[in-house]
Amino acid sequence: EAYGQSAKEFTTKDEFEAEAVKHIETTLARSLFNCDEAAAYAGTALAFRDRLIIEWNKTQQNQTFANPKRVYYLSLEFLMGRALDNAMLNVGLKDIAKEGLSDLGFRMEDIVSQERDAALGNGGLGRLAACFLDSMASLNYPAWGYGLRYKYGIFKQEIIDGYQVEIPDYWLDFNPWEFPRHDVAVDIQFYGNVRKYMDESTGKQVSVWENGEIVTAVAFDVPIPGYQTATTNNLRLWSSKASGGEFDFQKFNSGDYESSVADQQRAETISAVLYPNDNLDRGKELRLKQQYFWCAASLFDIVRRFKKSKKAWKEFPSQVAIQLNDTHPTLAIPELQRILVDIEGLEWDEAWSIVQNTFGYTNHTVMPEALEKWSVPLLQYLLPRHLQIIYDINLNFLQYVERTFPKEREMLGRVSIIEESQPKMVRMAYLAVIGSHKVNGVAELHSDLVRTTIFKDFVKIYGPDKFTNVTNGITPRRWLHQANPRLSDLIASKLGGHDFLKDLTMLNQVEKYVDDKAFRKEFQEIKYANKVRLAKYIKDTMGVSVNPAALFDIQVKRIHEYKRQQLNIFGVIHRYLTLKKMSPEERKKVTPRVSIFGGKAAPGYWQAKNIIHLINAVGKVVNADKEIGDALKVIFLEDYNVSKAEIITPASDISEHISTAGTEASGTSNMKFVLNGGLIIGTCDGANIEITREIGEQNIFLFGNLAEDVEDLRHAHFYSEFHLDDDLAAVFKAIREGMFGDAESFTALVNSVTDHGDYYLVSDDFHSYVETHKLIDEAYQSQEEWVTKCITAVSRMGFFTSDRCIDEYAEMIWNVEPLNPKVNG
Ligand code: 26V
Repeated sequence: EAYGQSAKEFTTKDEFEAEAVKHIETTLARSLFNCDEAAAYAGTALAFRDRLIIEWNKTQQNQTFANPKRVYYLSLEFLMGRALDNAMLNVGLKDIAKEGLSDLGFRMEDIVSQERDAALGNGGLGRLAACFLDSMASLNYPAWGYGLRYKYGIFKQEIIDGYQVEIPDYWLDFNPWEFPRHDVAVDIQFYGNVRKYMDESTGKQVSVWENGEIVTAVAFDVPIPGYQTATTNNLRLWSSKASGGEFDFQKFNSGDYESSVADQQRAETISAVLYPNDNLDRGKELRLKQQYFWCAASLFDIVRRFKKSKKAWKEFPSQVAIQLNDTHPTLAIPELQRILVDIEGLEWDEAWSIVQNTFGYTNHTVMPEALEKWSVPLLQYLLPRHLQIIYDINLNFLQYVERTFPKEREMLGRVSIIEESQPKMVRMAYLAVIGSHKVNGVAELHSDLVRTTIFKDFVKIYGPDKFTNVTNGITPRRWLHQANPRLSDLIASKLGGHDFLKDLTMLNQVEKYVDDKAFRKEFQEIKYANKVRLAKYIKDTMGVSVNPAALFDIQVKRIHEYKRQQLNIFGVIHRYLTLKKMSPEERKKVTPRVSIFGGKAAPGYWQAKNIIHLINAVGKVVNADKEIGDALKVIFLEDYNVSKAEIITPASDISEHISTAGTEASGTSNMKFVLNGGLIIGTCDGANIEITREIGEQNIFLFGNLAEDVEDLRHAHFYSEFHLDDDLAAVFKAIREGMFGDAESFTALVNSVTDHGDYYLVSDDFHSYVETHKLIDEAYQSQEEWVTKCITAVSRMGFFTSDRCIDEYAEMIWNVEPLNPKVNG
């Protein structure tokens, strides 16, 4: 798969064209006469790919030579989206490429949209990893991402008769952004047994893990260009294949062809598909295999790189920082301990101190059903040596706790890595805490909850300094400049250029223009144009016309009960019932609305699928109601993903971030919407709280109960008399009476509120939710005040760049510094 030989560092339009055409004619073997958009995309992408690889090589050589401490970001998910637009922007040659493509008869937008999303993630956690890669490269940190090269990313969603249907996302047909490294292959062991013996010469007990099955991990490298810097970092994704090449030749030669093919397929299964669960742990063996496969390959790679430097082992934590994106890579902790003790022969305690000083762990949820646990029998079977190591880690830890808190024996059972259930379970979050030197949450409230709920005992054991907060952020390159170029350019016109994309705090200078007539007008026009673009997209994909002058109210995120799309759709039904009661004259006076939803439900999450079904059922009735017309439209956008977010985000007037207080660790789309000049309605949850502090409470619509009251409210649902809010009761009545068809299939949704304790407190928050939407309607009527709020909010969003996050991680957790790229050596 050599895509052409001599890479040229083009800098002019003509040089770019020559490179693109060369790729079209040679790599693709297509004639320019039948060059369609797909071919033009491929040629452009390959030309930029060559550029990136030149920078990548220089960066890696520079890093090898300087050998600074490096960061390794371990994440099972990297939700990258499209790469071409980002590559052109970061390299700084987008305008040149645009002219070149235009010479060839193409429009840039059409070419860029040929690319498939790299959708190797579920939602916020995976997209955060992608934003972090962008920031680490842009800030010149010597950093690598490590992940899995799934053949199938998150499924493609189709809505058929109002129901979600999942289609496999085979995305690798043509992927110019990866470089297979067939020479970088690591053999990974599973199953087998542990043999212990006494080494006569050292008098030490030695453990050997043997007789396992081997699967090979092959590296695929994805270049990560920084914005306006020569630094091009690496994302290394592992792909699984049968060891010993395509077939097991022994079996093959002995005539057992079928079983050798079966072995090959079994090996390839490991990296075949991304698990589509978000916030729900299901303990599947294949998922555990993925985790170990990826951790073991990554650690082997990291250790091999360290060993080349010939430094002493105690230097390891001064050379290597490994960040665990949630508990998914927690097996890296016993794996590093195994490498150091069993293979490199270090003493347990020395090895353990290296391990602890190397790892940092980021927690992304406090919801109990999302906290990973693996059964002891499964671990025993799949990773027998790791289970022993986990038991030894636990023993040492519990002895320490016992010595330190001799009067609190009941604490031991609570903090043990092993849950004494049937079967016994390994609590991965506890292992991650014990094996790391820092643990962080992703927004202030969330980090407080981490300290006071799930890891309370550990704060007592280790002291408060081990636990910290790094509030999430987003990359302004993709989420402002790429998604909303006109807004970015408007800001640049006032700030004297686009430097704010590298230092987002500069946005505060925008506030000076909040009363500037021309600025306000342009700001409004941009928002309107973005809404027109989304309206066109809705028309093209769904055939529904929406009025771009209406208030666009958007909730796009994974469908989950805790995120409360059901609260939103109940509110929409309430609005519909209210409109129906009005006279035509009254109706004309209300603020027209388009309620837009988008998001995927985990395939096995039945209640989330019911929510999607209800939204579509409501849309069908409301959108066809002639009496209602433009006063209300309800849209469910199919297959929400990163590239669609780039169209949707800039088009919102209001977006919804309405999780039950205390459940949404941070949220990151809240930041994207405000940065793009939309306001938000939200609960006091996750990063909404810090967004409020930054932009001012007059510029956000907060409602609902507080996290501190959630426990009591839940309790009250079971032990006090339940009175349903009249408005919500009317909504339920309409659903039950079949206003949206199919009453049967919505009973479970209604009953979860009325009969099953309303765990997500929909009824408790409904009234203030509806009241707050009334305030929004009113506020939108006076456009002048509305624009003031929007501009003020944008100008105060500087804090939420992922560059700030990365600097905080680097300083507080990793202790790494940027490495200046040697420009043109
Ligand atoms: C958990 C699990 C459990 C095991 C099976 C598969 C699976 C897949 C993903 C997850 C992740 C759950 C945690 C998560 O996604 N948290 C989100 O992280 C975002 C970035 O910090 C944050 O903005 C969201 O609020 C938070 O829900």
